[in-house]
Amino acid sequence: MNIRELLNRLGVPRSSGRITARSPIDGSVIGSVAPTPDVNHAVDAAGDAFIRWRRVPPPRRGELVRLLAEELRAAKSDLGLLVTVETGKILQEGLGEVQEMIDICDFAVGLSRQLYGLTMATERPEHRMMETWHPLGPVAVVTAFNFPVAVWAWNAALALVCGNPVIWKPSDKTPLCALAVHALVERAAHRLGGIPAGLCQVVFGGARTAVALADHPGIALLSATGSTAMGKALAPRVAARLGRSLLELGGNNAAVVCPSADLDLTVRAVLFAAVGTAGQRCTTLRRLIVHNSIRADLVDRLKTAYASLTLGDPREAGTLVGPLIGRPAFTAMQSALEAARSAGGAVHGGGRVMVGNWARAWYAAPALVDMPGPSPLMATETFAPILYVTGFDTLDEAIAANNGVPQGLASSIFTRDLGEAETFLSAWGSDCGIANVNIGPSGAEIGGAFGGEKDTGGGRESGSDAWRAYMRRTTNTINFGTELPLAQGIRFET
Ligand code: UN1
Repeated sequence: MNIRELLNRLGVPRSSGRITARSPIDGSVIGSVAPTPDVNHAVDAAGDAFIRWRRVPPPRRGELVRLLAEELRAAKSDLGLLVTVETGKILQEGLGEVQEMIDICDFAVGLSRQLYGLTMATERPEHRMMETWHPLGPVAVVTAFNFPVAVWAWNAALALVCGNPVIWKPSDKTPLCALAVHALVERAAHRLGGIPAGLCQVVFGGARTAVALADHPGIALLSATGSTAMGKALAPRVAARLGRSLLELGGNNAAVVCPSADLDLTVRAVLFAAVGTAGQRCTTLRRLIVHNSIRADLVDRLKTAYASLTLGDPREAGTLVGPLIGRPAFTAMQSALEAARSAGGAVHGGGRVMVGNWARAWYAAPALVDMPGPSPLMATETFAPILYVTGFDTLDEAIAANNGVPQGLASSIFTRDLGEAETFLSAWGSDCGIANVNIGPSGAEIGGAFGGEKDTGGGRESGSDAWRAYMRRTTNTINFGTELPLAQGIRFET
């Protein structure tokens, strides 16, 4: 495949620099970009753009996002392929990621005619009280390699209709996807006309660039997706200047499988959630908590299902598992499996494959690890396809296991019992931001608020009322009478 032709079709200009993009499919270099020397220029330009953009009526801002959705529709197959080439996720998932961008754009266009505030009853006669949502200011969006385009879109589509400029710092591993998306944004902006320069920008660089954005007082909101360690490094810096952050950090997602579960459906759901994206989603299923009465049966079925997985070139139809992003991911996976063996776990799969085809690429067979009991090693998120299986006898025990990790992103229960399902969803059930019944923890639609608690960072992005994080709220009290009654009945008269 000629990558340059693909990039040309997507309107990505030639570039070169210290940040090298490699395709995890075969380990080859597919391009490079230069790091942004400092972010001040970008933040200043975003500040200027904000002055103009906040005065544009929201539905007009929505028009830019609507045109972006059109560009994305037209470029879907090319951009989806680029996502596959740069991240190694299978083409179905690369295309799915672009669809997720289109969906959030459509959502944001509708939102651009809403952005509702409440009107509240006031205690004073001839007064009215209401709230108004206003644009917040420049938003910095730091994204990870595994969703190199969709996570930007969740943030940018909302931020733009809310009236904010966006500065994007993509992962150093996926700069070409960022350039391709930026080219589509520029095309949409050109078609609409009158868009302030600096409204949408991309900056490149590693942790130093992210830190510079976190520290900059011109960034009103830092939205960061990535590891918990990254979030813990950036959030205190934003907090130190009383800025806002929106964190989407690690997950360590579990599924509880109850005796009444439909095991055929469960196996299919587990497979997509545990081995999809080669285990490199923040929502990947990492822990399977199975009722002891069905555990042996389910593990057998899963072993059979794992054995039938097609691993290989993610561009080929039929492949379900592509490569890991690189060697460090493979090494981390092997260390976790070694620790699991030492803890008495029975490890099925997990070895390196395809090495004969591509010596510089890192393909791993997904691993199923039958654990003798809960182990501290299961408290860590290893960004690779490892599924630990443990047993339970009572639902309370299963919920405690689901919640007994530092992270709190996504969770599922498989059951046909209404009481079990509702208990899992209740206040004393799963403590995660996402709790599902009879579907796996990954693959959320954009319409819901996406995010999680505890070490996952507490942020909510995408649907529902997540837009509010990108706006500031003003409470307005209006006196349309001639008297000046004070709240709380206070008398203050000469
Ligand atoms: C991520 O891995 O950072 O729910 C996001 C999902 C996707 C998003 C994952 N819609 O799995």
